[in-house]
Amino acid sequence: TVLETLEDGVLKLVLNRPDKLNSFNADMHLALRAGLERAERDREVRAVLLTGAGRAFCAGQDLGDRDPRKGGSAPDLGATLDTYYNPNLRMIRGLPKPVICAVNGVAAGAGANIALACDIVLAAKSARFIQAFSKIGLVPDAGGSWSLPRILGEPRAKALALLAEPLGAEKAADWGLIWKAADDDALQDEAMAIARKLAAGPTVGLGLTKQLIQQAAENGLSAQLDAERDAQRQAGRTADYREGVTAFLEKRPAEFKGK
Ligand code: LHQ
Repeated sequence: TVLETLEDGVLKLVLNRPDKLNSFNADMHLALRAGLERAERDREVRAVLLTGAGRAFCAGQDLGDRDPRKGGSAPDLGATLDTYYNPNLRMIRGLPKPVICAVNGVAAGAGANIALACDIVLAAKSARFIQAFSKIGLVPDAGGSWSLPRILGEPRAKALALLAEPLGAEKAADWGLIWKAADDDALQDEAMAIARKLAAGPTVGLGLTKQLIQQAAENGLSAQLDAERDAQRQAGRTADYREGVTAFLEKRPAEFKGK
């Protein structure tokens, strides 16, 4: 349910249930988690590229799995979040390597918010983001209630979440919700080029940069200055820092090793 390939330091993870618009079932959650765990563990992996197979990126939860007409006791969706969604969200945010997302088509519900948790998000111009939750009586999850107001402010976050209207990729880029909208047929190449560039970068410094920027959401200036000091101390001890400065002084491109 998730295709995994490693190329030039980029671990490409493709959500692969195209006939269900790559909606999440338990299998796909666990396969995504396995991919993210590999990304964390495997030193060869220096960036992750997440995308979807077929015409959608991800339609959120597989609602076919949730048919209330099939009876049974009232479901505990909180347990679904604890067991399946939230560990993957935390892994994407916590991974000390860049995660690029190529939103190849519609991203709805949790599918939209998983994309928005990634570090650099590109979307095909034809792709749409839909906070579909309110259509079925639910609330934004997979981090959406946290990321949307932070990125967009309350007025736009509330309108998207309450109205569940589709937001096109170009408007999403104009609003700063994603990095950029790409022509449909150029999306995968552009996303891969960014992922390759990051995978050839100073991985430790890039990971620390990601973490610092995320910490800023919780820190005041003084705490953030301390965090920068600690991160810079660590970055300054890497071989890649030595190589970066040496290459600059020797007027040649740096060859980073990721350590
Ligand atoms: C689907 C789905 C889908 C199954 C399309 N499931 N089959 C967390 C915790 C626990 C529980 C609940 O949820 C959550 C978080 C969530 O993610 S809640 C939000 C769940 N997602 C949605 O509500 C989105 C539902 N889908 C749609 O609104 C539309 O399908 C979108 C806007 C994504 C795409 O629309 P279209 O391009 O018009 O495609 P379509 O609707 O014709 O769908 C194509 C097929 O995919 C169709 O099956 P069929 O057999 O008729 O070809 C759909 O039934 C199936 N599909 N989404 N989530």
